[in-house]
Parts: sequence; C-alpha cells; structure tokens
Amino acid sequence: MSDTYRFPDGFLWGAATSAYQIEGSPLADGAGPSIWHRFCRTPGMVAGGDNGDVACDHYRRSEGDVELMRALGLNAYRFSVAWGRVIPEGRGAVNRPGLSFYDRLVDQLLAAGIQPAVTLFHWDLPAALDDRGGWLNRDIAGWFAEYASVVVRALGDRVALWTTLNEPWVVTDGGYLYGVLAPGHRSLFEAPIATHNLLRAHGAGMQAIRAAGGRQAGLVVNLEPKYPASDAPGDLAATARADAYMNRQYLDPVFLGSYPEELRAIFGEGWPDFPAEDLALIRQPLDYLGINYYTRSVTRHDPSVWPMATGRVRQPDHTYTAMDWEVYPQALTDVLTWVTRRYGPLPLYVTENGAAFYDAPAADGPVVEDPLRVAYYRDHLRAAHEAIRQGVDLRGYFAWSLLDNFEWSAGFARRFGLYHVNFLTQQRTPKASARYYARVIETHGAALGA
Ligand code: IFM
Repeated sequence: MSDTYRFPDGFLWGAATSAYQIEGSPLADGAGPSIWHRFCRTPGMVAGGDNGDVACDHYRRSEGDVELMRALGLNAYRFSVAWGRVIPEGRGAVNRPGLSFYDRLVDQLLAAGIQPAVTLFHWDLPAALDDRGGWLNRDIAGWFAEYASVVVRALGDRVALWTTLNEPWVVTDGGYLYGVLAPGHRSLFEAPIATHNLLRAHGAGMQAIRAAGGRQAGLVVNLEPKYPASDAPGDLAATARADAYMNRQYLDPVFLGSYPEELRAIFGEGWPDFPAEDLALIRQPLDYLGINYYTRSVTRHDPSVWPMATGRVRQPDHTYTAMDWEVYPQALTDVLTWVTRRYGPLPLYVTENGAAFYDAPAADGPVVEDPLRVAYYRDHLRAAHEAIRQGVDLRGYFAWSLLDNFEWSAGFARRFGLYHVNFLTQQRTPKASARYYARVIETHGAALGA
C-alpha cells in the first residue's frame, strides 16, 4: 500500500456526537430541561414529532458505545456535555449525579485508549436560562463561564481538548433569525445580539477554562466556502455577503477583533454598535480552531431571500446528500487553506465531517452497505490530506457521526452514523463506512490510496 495519503504521527482519528442528539434520559438524575426538550414539544417544529427523550439511549449505554469506538480504532472521541445535567437551572446549584455521568464516560474512554474532546455547549441551553432571555441576556457570558469552571474543575485533568461552543452561527441563524431551531425566534434585531453574546460567552469561557487548568481550548465553527455563480457584480457582492454572514461573522471578531463590514448592510437597523471592551473579551488567544465542514455554496444575488439577498445555485450532475447538501470535497481543502492564510497559521481540527444518506435497513446482514458515505469519507479525507500537503497544521479529523442520531428539526429521518441504529431495539450495526474508516485509521491513511 502506498504512503501517498499517510497522515502525520499523533494525528487524532475521531468520531463526534452531541448530548441531546444521542443521550436520551433528558431529565434523569436531577437534570433540568433544555430548550430542545421544549422545542420538540412545540407542535410542528420537529419532523415526525420526534424528540430526544430516548434517542440512542447513550446515557444508559455509554459503556457499549465506547466499545464501538474501540472497534473502529479511534484514538479520540468528541462529545458534548449537557449544561442542564450539570447545573439544572443553568446557574447556581451543581447536580453531582449529572456530572458523574461524564466523569465515568471520560474514564471509560481513557481505559479504551481514546482521548476525550469535550464541547461545553452544543445547543441544549437550559430552559431556565431561556426564561431569563437566553442568548439575548448579556449575563449569559458569566453563566457560561461559571458552568465551564465547574466542568473543567471536574474533568480537566483527563480531557485533551476543550471546546467552548459548537457552531454558534447555527444557534443564531436557526434559533434567532429564521426560527427553525430552538428557541424558535425569527428576528432581525435579536440575531446580532445573540451572536454577540455567544461570542462574549466564548471569550469568558476561554478565560474560565484556562483559570480552571484546562489544557487545549478553542472554538468550533461550521464553515461553508462560497463560490460566485458568475462574474456579474451582483453575484460577487452576494458571495461576499454570504461569506461574511456565515464564515467571517464569528472568526473575524475572535481572531481580528472586529465584525465584517458587510453585516451592517445585511442587518440594517438591526445591527447595533458593540462596545470595544466586548471585542477585547471575545478576542482570546485560542489553542486551536475546530472546523465543521459538510458542503459549499455556489452563490448568486437573489433579492427574494430575506435578509441576505443571496441564493444557492444547484449544480447539475453533482451528488447531493439527504440534507440536500452538495458533495464537494475540494472545498474542504479550500476552507482549511483559507483559514490558515487569513487567521493562522494555527492548529486546526476537522471537528465534524460526514453525510446523511438513505441507508437500506440492515435486514439480517452484519453490515449496512452505504457506498455513497464510503465515497464521501474517502474523498474528504483525501482533501484533508491535501490541505496538510499544502502546509495546513491539521491535527485531527472527527467523523460525524459515531451513531445515527436525532438530527434536530429533521428528527430521526436523517442518518449520519458510522453505526446504523435501530431506534426501536437500540441495536447498533456497523455500516460499510465504519469498516472503511477503521481500515483508514489502522493504516494511518494509507488505505485512502487503495
Ligand atoms: O447534527 C449536526 C450537528 O449537531 C452539528 N453539525 C452538523 C450536524 C449535521 O447536520
């Protein structure tokens, strides 16, 4: 086997999940409800009326799930802590049994030779904090820092990588601008405030992680490179707006200390002036940046789209996933090199990458065949390798996701797992992509050349 695609020694080969998407038992052992618990009970918000009450039942099956990771040969696992399990009201009293769940999980992982990578916030805000305004309340930066200190003090001696927030753009875009994700608001005026408070919480969280002795700490963003549909000035301007809104809105303040100019034009009177001291808090040095990459967008001017006036151009003959996301591996190389040029050089991780496809149910065979996902992983891992070849300091890759799970407002209908989950029996079955990924890991990437 040739060494064309060999990855560096020490590279982290992981898989990722998040608490609400897999754990189930959302109120067990004294946990407080989250905004997703409520959102799922709001008629019409989640496909099929699904919710995370059981999900993959991981809260009760974590030991078996760690064995699935061991079988893949993972040396890292990225998961999130449910804030409301640890602090049911979001601030104040700590719920020791909730914290113990994560304490045991970390030990199970280490015993299996798997480094824990912990995300503190992956969208499941305690409902009690939403009652106080959630991400619209400036006090949330302090609440988040307090929560971060509790978790890092409990687990920090054993956790390799800390993440403050997962994909803050999605929280704002889905939760405060378009209302399709919890807490379901639709407001041009709230979205910038939510963004800004997420970033302030990230800054305060970074300080809290460091003060509590956490090792490597950073932020995870989802990036989607924007390519203009044509050279027409309208399309070029639309591409710049889309890029500012999705890709630079979070990274510019964190690395450069200012918001992109385009946001003022996009939000108009909804865009406030933010105090300079807030931007200083936001601009904390990071040990690494995590990038979640799934797709790109070919962008054109479209005045009918509120408020961005940008639209996507569908690419004939290209493969689209069950999320209707174009499969375009080249953009993973492009995004990693772009971040390195604009904000780096700095250590990067691909903290999520994967695809939802319809997988034929495992009737009685030992493996679910998922050729499109196998090809997706092959081509994206090659693209990640190409970024390393071009000088990007890429330290690890986490497949999304270990298990089929609760895909937010799409419910259980979108399957991203390396393992197929039968949600009636909780039976886990490896997909062909799990076998493929295990082979890639075992050969340090060399199998990508086969
Ligand atoms: O399932 C989500 C995850 O929670 C965040 N990143 C994208 C994934 C797929 O949509």
